[in-house]
Amino acid sequence: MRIGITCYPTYGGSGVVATELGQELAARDHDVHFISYAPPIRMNLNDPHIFFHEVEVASYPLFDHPPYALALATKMLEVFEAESLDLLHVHYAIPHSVSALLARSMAAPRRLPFITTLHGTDITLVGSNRSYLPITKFSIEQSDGVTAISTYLLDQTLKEFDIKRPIEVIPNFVNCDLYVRRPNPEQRAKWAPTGEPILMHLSNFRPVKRITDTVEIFAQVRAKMPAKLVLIGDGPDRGAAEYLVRKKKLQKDVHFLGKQDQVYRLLSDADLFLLPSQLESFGLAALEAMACEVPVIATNVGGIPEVIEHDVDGYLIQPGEVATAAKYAVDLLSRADRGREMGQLARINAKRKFCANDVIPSYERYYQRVLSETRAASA
Ligand code: GMT
Repeated sequence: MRIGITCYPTYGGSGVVATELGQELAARDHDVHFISYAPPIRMNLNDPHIFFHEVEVASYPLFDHPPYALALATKMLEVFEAESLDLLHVHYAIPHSVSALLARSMAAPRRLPFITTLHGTDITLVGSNRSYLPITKFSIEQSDGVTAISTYLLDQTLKEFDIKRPIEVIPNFVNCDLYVRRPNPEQRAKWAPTGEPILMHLSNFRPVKRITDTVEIFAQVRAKMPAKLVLIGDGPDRGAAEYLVRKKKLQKDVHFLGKQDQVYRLLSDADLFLLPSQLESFGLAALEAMACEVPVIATNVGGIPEVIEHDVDGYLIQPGEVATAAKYAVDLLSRADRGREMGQLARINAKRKFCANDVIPSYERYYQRVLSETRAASA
């Protein structure tokens, strides 16, 4: 198949899922054309089946906000014509599904079906804002296919947007051959020179991640035992996290790594992963950690309980319950055997439910289904 994929190229779960999906499809001999304003993070441009088409957003003094959605629609049509795309797959509804809808209308009577994958904040935060709700609902209803990354997000979409059309749940996934436990003693020694246990967090440091809770949990752990915290990522709340680290005099124990691409090289050196978010429709970073045999303490919100089983491969707390999280962390880190056992179960469960080798064929089947339905509808 020849597939056009649009996503945000920035540091965020939807872009990561879209990029990894594109790479998995390319490895299965599909031609994948990324259409966005910059190459997505984690994209491998050396793959002969992967192509990148840049959306150039022309500006003009009249525009305070250049109309990206229109430039994107135009580029989608151009790529469809030049590359004979079979379909478009857009990740994150706003504004990508609206652009795809425009591109499909412009392409008519030629067929350019498009599939929208909902990721979370496009429904729960941004999409439910009155400024965007009607157009997001419309573009979801008009999509030729719609998928959601968790059952929680499916239910939320049907409820918040009063949508009657079917939506397929295809969960997020991880490449289980790449995300494996491969400890790197040198790296570990750099972070924890005297063998202290390592706690880790990875996100885009947006307010929804409650990054200061991660620091607070760590501070309470550190008050009970030697430990180190490794923070991967960057975003609006990094300053607040750095301030809290200084305030608690933890500078020697906390490492800020900034944005990193090959996170599978880092996760294996963690003993515990923290994800105390206010909301997560899935929690991809938790899954990546689990695949590397790292147990997770996360919040019992959104789609997280579909990924982590409390007291089996991790612990679930309520948002803001930092003392409870710290207690679980100290229990787990003081008994290395318990941590290893939970970590191994985490990998088994991640592999059983969310391996790319099982999830990617679900996308391929879904593409085929949408193609034959649209073909039949226009016959
Ligand atoms: O979490 C973010 O701020 C990024 C956001 C995105 O769309 O880029 O993540 C959402 O999509 C991820 C991939 O499907 C999910 O793993 C995250 O749980 C989801 N974030 C939220 O629901 C807050």
